[in-house]
Amino acid sequence: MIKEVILATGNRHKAEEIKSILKDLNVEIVPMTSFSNYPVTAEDGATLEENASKKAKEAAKFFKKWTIADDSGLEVDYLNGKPGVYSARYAGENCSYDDNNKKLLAELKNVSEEKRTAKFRAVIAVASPEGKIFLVEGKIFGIIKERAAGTEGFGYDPVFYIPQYEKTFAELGCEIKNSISHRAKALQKVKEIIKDLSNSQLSL
Ligand code: ITT
Repeated sequence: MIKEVILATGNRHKAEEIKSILKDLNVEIVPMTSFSNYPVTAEDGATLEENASKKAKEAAKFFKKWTIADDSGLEVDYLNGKPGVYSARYAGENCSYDDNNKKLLAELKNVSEEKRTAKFRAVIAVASPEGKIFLVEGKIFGIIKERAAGTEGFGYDPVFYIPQYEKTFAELGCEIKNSISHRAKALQKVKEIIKDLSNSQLSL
């Protein structure tokens, strides 16, 4: 049985979402930030897959426990997939979410609505204590609004508009976001992996 899984993220918003989405899994989700010491992985990969694998593997080896890590980003079609893997630091090192949203809206100034299509993509890596990796992905399509709207969520949520709901992620709130998001879709697959591992000989 897998009784606990380390959550390798330094982003408290992500950690909250992941814990909430995985709450029905019969496994304790332990944020690595609850320990006084944890590895800080250099996110120097060229893809979300590389970074997610690296974060999960380093923490799994450090704690000698099953670990999950999320690397995610916003891919805007008009910007040829940018900010993508650089979503966290689009406006520069140590920039705020607000700085990123302002830069994005400036890059899309005067771009018509039909050209403002985008997707959020989350890649989640599940790593064994020995460093074996399982990778899953989730996506959600939307449109970049001309102005930020809403106060919930984090990151690009105020500018990411879901036509089906006629609201941005930041207006929708966490309950709906966590039922339809890129992260929710990837984590449904994580649940299956963890259940299968728990039932198999691979598990601890
Ligand atoms: P960790 O690496 O420690 O997990 P991080 O914030 O550095 O935290 P990433 O490198 O995966 O995480 O960067 C993801 C960025 O993409 C994040 O900082 C946001 O700017 C954006 N992002 C990802 N998922 C998002 C979501 O659900 N809503 C809004 N923005 C999101």
